[in-house]
Amino acid sequence: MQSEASSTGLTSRTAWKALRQHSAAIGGKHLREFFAEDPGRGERYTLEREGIFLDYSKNRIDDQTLRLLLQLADETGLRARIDAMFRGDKINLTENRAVLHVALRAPKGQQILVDGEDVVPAVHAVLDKMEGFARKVRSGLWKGFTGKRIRNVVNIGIGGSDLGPVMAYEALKHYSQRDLNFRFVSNVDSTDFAEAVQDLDADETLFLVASKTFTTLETMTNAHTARAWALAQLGGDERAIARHFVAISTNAKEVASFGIDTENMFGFWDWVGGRYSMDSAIGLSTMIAIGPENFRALLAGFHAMDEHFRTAPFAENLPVLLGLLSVWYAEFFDAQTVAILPYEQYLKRFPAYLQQLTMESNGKHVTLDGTTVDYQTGPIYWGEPGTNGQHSFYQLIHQGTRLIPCDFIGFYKTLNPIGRHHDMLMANVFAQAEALAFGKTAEQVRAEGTAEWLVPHRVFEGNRPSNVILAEAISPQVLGKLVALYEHTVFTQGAIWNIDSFDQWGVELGKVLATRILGELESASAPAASHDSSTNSLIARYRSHK
Ligand code: G6Q
Repeated sequence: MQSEASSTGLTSRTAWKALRQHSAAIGGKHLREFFAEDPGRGERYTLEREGIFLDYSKNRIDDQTLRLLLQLADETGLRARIDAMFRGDKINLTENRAVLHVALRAPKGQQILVDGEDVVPAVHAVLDKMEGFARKVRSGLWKGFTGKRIRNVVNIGIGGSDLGPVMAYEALKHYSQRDLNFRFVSNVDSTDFAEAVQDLDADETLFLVASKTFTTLETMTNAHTARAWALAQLGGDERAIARHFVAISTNAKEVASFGIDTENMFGFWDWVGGRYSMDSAIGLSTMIAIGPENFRALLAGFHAMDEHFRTAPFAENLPVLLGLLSVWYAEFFDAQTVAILPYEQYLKRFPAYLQQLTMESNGKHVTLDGTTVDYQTGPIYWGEPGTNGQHSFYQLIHQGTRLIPCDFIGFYKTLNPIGRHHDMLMANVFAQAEALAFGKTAEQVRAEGTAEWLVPHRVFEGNRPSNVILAEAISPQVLGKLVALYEHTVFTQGAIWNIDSFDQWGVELGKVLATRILGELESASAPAASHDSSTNSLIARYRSHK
């Protein structure tokens, strides 16, 4: 895989060179022209699979673009890479690990081998254990140390051990058991913990310490603070820990040394990357919130999209199309970012979740064999739920100087039907995508009787590309499909760019650097000035003011 992809650099590939020429030819062509030439475009450039509908007609592409992008997918060996992932090959080269989040949602009976061992039975054993525990907490059978039932569940974790659980809890709140409170503590800033527990009683509170490694500074600091907080309220008896703390980790040794009974540990495996772990035991808070049946429906949604990605021809493959389109804009239109715009309040944390998924995965500047790339890799993903964004940053997308491809995500039905709200919400999706694509010409502005000096200010150039993604309504199944859609979009991008989408050395660096400076902030005597002059004086200043 590695040699095949690196023997010819991406920019020397036939399809890449053809795409460069082709982009020069059609790059300036307006979406108005594309639509005028092909009245059926709005129906033709759509795809519906697994209940997810994609309208990609408002992209600056034609049939030749698609043909070349699909050729690029073939030339870069995307098919072989997909097969390698699903087979359990160690495609995370720099960490020598398999990448098998798809095994987390494989149905019982499917076989996926890692080092010759079928991992699917172990996945289901953990799911069953989670289910037993979740049922006890939800029913009140699981009691705190003083015999009270649990009312509050606090997930302590960061990065991949936080963003997925928070996003899923918010996305599926409608399905949650409302007499349980859920809180999420991630930041090492003590305010995060203090505010999360300020109105809670320890004897009704269960902490889920979610950390793959069980060594992450923020999580372990928060977990120890939580331990002290709980013990102070529960009379200092260490036996209380077993009733109020459970662990989600791959590191049984560290879990035991924290004082958590490993009976109350929910495991996963090194072939699950943090940002791909919300459907593993890391999703325990989700399962407690929405119940085991809904959690299994979430997994079924993931699996349906996995199967679609694995088997559908690329021309009819949702993640492949989305991935190829983002490669097209990143390289040939110099697009720096992608805006994720969910028109669904329950998805308010979805853009934040995708930030990690996309940018930690594809924020890489060397190929798998260590060669510095001579093309653009992962764009910046960002966004806010609609319609709020319209009253803030959409201005720049409409009339600024940068090209920002947008993904609009909407639903046919709302879970909270009240009056005309939902029609109004969806009218905004369609109106924004239309306005971005077609804009408003000077003639149209003049025809409205606008004074000549105002005309340039009121012209919308248009030609801003977007995708519109639609589904029935937000549900566990649909959320699983949406997350998997983006996971595999990221995979597609990474395969084209020939990078390791599954390591995160940039995160590891930060984990090491702060530890050294912490000692210097806390030492009784002034530390030696061992950094650059800026860092030295910032440390000195903090020491003298703290
Ligand atoms: C995700 C990253 C990172 C990780 C956190 C938490 O892919 O690896 O965000 O999830 O650093 O790590 P632990 O779960 O080990 O505490």
